[in-house]
Amino acid sequence: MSKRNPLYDFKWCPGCGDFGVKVAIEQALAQRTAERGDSIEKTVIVAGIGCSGNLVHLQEGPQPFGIHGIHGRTLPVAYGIKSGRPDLNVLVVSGDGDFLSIGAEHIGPQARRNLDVTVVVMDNGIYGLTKGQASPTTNVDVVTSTTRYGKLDEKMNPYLFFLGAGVGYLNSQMSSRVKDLAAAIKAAMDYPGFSIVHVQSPCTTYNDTYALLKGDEKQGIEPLAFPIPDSHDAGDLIAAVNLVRTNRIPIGQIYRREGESVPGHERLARAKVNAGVGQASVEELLTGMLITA
Ligand SMILES: Cc1ncc(C[n+]2csc(CCOP(=O)(O)OP(=O)(O)O)c2C)c(N)n1
Ligand code: SF4
Ligand SMILES: [Mg+2]
Repeated sequence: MSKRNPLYDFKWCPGCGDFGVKVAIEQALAQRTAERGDSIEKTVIVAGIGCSGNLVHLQEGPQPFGIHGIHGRTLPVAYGIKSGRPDLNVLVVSGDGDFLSIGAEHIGPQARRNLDVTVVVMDNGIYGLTKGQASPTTNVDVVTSTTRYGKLDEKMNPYLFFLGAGVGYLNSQMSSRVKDLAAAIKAAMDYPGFSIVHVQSPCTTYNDTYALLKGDEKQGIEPLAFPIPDSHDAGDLIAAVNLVRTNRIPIGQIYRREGESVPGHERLARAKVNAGVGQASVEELLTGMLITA
């Protein structure tokens, strides 16, 4: 429960990875606003429905605006905000169910549009809020309330999915490495276009993957996560694809496409105005308010 919002009685379970993500976002926002001389009210956090989405109510310190909207629809809400107010800094927080299951259809269109927002995906490989159903990133064979004999279908590879959809900036992090995570979120917000920070953020109640991710010598478990080597060229899409195409979890900056400072939809609107399409202004085209005779 946040001191600023005492009526909203929600608590994460002890050890939930989302605590680390919350602190990292607070640090990244503090650094970004200080650097730009912006006020915190120029930031809007758009949250989906899930334990992860509750982050919007739990932010401590200077408060950004927040929208706790509809399950799976963070990107349409972010697109609406950014179209009406391109000057705002829009940060989406989403769960693996919210973003990669019901919300997956929105990723391709916004990546192609190069919508200038940052998405922080809190991937715990489970539907946490609704008490432990399998999600697209639940490992195969895992027993959940919807997979009583173990999950039968293959785990989705979100990194390959994002790269295939044309996402321009992709970083992979762990919720327990708060300093690195804050730096990754800040770098993603500074990127001029659609950026994703995909965070392994374990659910200690329904799918505790800490040992799998970090390894456990006593149990003979090799760590799934590994640091991306310095030799990796994040500007090379093929190198990025090769890095993520196994089922291990690379940690660090996977991909960064350079050279795009203007989101695609804004570029199109400006081009139309320059070409004299109707009598529209850029703002009319961006907000879809153009009325053609
Ligand atoms: C349209 C709609 N469908 C389903 C739900 C029920 N629901 C709420 S949260 C959730 C899944 C949450 O999982 P995830 O996005 O991974 O978030 P987590 O709780 O794990 O952080 C579901 C299915 C809903 N609220 N709205
Ligand atoms: S159910 Fe899982 S994801 Fe939700 S608060 Fe508890 S540990 Fe975190
Ligand atoms: Mg989840």
